[in-house]
Amino acid sequence: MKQFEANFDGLVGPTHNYAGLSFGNVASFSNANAVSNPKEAAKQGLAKMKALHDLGMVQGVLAPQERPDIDTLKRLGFTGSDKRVLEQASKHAQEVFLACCSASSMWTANAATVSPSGDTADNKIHFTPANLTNKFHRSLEPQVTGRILKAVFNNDKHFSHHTHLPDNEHFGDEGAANHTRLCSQYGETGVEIFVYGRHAFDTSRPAPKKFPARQTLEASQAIARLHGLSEENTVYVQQNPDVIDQGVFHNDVISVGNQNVLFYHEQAFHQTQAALDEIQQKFGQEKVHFIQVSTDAVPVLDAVKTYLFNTQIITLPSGEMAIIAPTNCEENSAVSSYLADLVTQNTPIKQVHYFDVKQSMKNGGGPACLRLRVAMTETELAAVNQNTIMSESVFSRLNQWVDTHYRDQLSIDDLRDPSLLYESRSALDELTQILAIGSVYPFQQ
Ligand code: SUG
Repeated sequence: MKQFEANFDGLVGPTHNYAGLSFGNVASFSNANAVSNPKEAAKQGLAKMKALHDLGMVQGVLAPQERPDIDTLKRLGFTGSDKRVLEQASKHAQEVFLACCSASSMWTANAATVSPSGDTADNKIHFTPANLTNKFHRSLEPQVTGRILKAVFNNDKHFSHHTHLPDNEHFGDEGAANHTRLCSQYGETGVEIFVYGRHAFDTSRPAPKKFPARQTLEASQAIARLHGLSEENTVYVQQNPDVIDQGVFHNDVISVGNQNVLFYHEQAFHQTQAALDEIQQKFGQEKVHFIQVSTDAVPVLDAVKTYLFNTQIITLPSGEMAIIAPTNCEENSAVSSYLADLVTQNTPIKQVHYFDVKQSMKNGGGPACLRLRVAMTETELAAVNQNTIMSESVFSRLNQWVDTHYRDQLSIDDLRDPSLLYESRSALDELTQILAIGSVYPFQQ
């Protein structure tokens, strides 16, 4: 039986913008109010998806959310027509308004945590949408995310969907960005590694001082329980609080794993050796390739600037691994020479492919943020909504759709324009038909 890892990338929405909403995420903060290009952003994302498809990978597409989020603005007391809600909110509560306009659902690494069937007690693939409680703009995502995931993985025999964790900072959960999985074969039992930023209930434990730790240990443990993971195959590792304070707001900004490879910065974890020992012990006989990058080779600030670890490590059909990196890595001489050297070393990683995803990078989202990984078998893939799987025709259909509906320039002031809301709704309405995901948006209900 064929088994592989599929990547489901988030399609960039028609109101992609830079609002500086993510305290602790350096790129988001420093690009606040920059003019965005939604059309280019969506096309950069589609080009990456198509390139992975062309490399022989299984590639899926997840729909973005509707923004501005009129429903939330109404819930917060703005009344009247949609036009009036936009006017009043942007005039009287600019910060709240901008949060309700965020592009952030495009980073599907934060959409959910996924455990493949090889790891779960009932042998189904389990999905729990992330509650994203740490940032108001992101906390608006989990309900619609849940509907989209159910429409894509729409088969009770193979897929199990949970409700997001309680919406409270004690259970702050950022999804797959703080979760990685090592395994020999994708369809077999692997080791699920949950990386958390702080302990919610025991505040005497180490925690960052400057920037927030978005993920708690208690949230990670709850996900492992919900997904029916066994203790022998689960490892909890604390992220180094000092790197969170240097702008590493998710673990996938400082470490990434694939099959028998864990690629990480020397400063990524708190109590690194104990974590690596436990991972190796639970992985079994076969040796894990622990690829550690030293601070001398790449300082943490360069890792944050270039997103060296927000790369995707993928296994190609040939069995060789490739790194999918943002062009920002290529443009930094220390990082590009590190990568050029890495592929000559004795590790499974043999190729580097660079992609321009700068429209996403400006908000702190690299190649790995843009994708949700789902390890699966051929039978499970056959149970997925096939309209969401990348192909020549899906690629050209989605490019046409972007050309028809997306603007190539968007400033923060444009977000209060009611015609943008209507444009965006008609685009999303058509998208739900292209992907055959039904009425997932509040405006369709
Ligand atoms: O949650 N940026 C996102 C970036 C998420 C990156 N994801 C991973 N590392 N997996 C965030 O900080 C910025 C939105 C703005 O400022 O307009 C934002 O939400």
